Amino acid sequence: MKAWSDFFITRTASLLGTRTHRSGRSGRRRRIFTVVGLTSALITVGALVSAPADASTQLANGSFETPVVTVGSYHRFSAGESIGAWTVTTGTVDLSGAGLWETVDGVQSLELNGNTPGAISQRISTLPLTKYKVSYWLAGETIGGPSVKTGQVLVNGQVAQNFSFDITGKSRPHMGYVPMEFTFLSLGTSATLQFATTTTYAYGPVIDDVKVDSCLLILCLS
Ligand SMILES: [Ca+2]
Repeated sequence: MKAWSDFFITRTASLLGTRTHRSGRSGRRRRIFTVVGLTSALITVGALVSAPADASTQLANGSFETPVVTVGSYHRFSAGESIGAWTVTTGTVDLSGAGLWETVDGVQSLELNGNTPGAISQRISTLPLTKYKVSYWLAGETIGGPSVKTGQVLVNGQVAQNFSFDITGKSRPHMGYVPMEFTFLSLGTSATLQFATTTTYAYGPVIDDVKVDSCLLILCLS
């Protein structure tokens, strides 16, 4: 009965167009080289298969599903408090519970205004001299003005993108999220990503499904 490893080596080598020989010294040498080659190939394939997951795990809790908030309600976080891997850096923000308003991913999203303008940040690992794409979905709290919610995304303290969202015609069940994205070049081994409202009062921009992907692994158009 053929051993599974022999079958695997023969079958995989066949798929790669490589012959294996089972008798004689040269045959054994060829087989060793084949195994080494296959190991390298499998490592390469494994790296390629796992690449998309790595690309999107630079940042944690981008969907704001942690911690779980009471259904139909919200939880207010103040400067210095954590929302999973995020830290509230200024003011207050509101994390919505399931059913409070429409979300893009999962059941929770984040309003950058609590009862005061707020901001959150998270430090992510990066490769030096590598471009990254930041993507997220943007809407606004619809039960109070101003109509146009504004804010900024900062990378290492520098404004990388200004954003605005008009809540006219929108409602909590129909938030009208729009996709947003920008790229930045990382110079070091980490970067600090910050989302900040520039809207006064208590009803501000809402964000969900924040992702950071390396442009070495995905197509970046900008
Ligand atoms: Ca979410």
